[in-house]
Amino acid sequence: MKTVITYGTFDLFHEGHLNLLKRAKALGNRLIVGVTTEQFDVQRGKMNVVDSLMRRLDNVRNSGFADEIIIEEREGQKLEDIQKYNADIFVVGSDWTGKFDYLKEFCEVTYLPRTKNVSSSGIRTLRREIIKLGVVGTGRIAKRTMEELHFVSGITATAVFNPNPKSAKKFAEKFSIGIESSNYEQFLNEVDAVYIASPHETHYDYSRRALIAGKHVLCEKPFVLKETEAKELFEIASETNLVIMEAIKTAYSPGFLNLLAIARSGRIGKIHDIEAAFTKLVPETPKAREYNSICGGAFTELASYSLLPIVKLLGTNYSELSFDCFKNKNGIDIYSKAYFKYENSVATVKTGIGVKSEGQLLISGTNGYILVKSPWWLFKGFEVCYEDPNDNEFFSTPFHGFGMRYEFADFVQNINEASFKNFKLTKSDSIFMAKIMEEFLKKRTNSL
Ligand code: C2G
Repeated sequence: MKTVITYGTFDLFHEGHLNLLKRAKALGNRLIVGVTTEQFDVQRGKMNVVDSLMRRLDNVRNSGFADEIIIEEREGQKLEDIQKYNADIFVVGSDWTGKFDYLKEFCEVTYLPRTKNVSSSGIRTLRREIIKLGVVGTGRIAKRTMEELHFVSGITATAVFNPNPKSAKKFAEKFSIGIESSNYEQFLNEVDAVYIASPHETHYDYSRRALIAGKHVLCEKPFVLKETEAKELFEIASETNLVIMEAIKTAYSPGFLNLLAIARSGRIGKIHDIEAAFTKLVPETPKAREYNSICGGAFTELASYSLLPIVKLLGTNYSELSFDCFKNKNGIDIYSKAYFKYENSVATVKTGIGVKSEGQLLISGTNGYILVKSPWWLFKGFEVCYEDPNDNEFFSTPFHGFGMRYEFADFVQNINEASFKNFKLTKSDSIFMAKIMEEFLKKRTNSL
């Protein structure tokens, strides 16, 4: 008797799930399927689960492959279950390759090839289409996003685009993506939505062509580098009833939203100063993207994060804006600061790719201040501090994985629910950021 065990959320039950259960069952005589509870999914950072646990259990039962169904409700349960049920083989899809090798001490571990390009056709139980996502770009951020995507229910990467066919092919193989393309129009025909993680200077063109082809767009920061381009893209999207969002992962993270609520609640009194820094030393090599184009440099690379608390808490009506920056021999800034003056407050942005500083966020008010320690943008927690340090309060907040899952969860909800209010990073926020980028690049070229 060979017992096989596998686990999953099995949300929006689709052919990928069916194939996995079918192949798992074929590896033994008895298949046990663990279905995750809502709470466990929240805890492990699985976003956007639509179906209730009951519906997901029914869908697994209706598949006919499970001999026994259990629920998975906590970290570490897999190991207990393998021993409790005397399982011989643990099975999971290849998107988890390596993540469960620790179980090899207790049973065989098999990673089965993930089903490519799942669609809802043929699965009558499906309540919602699985969004087919096209990934534009195959660099570090795109790779990290692929790790994050299977934590977001309702969307799956079915195509990857890179002008260099070899890069597209390599990425598709690594992440079991069905379609690789170096022809953008053909790529767009294969997907419902695109995630643009290509070099800054390509964002406007790729976003525009995607919108015109009727595809939703999630574009990495900096979205675009001209105010007029940002306005135009949002205009096209609203005319064609499409979603367009800028991907600044911090904006969608639970911790940042928690901080905004507390800062706005008056807890630290009236806010008079916001200082946000983000530096990341990048060696100046011929391949380094950060130095290598007219859009490169510290400010375009990193200021989007630091502009976030400023635009969210102080708004877009600054009265003065000035910059300081240090440039390398090619005129690319290695260290830049922006100074904002508002009616009742000031704000500073500090960015560096050739200079290192403390990457913290400090919001100063008449009653106290909020300090988010470095790396503040990965929002794992923050402290509200007062005159009497005994009154200080620390808030720890979840920030799972690389953090892209939060923006993708909002992207999926925006696409599926027209009524969904995207308040976390709005059209005016992104247009403001594009405007500041444009101001900076003008100043950097002229005199800075
Ligand atoms: N799967 C697949 N092909 C797809 C989608 C999913 O083979 N296109 C597999 C997954 O690899 C997993 C199973 O189907 O083995 C269930 O997928 P999910 O419901 O997304 O579950 P997941 O979040 O991957 O959780 O503790 C839970 C497990 O770690 C798996």
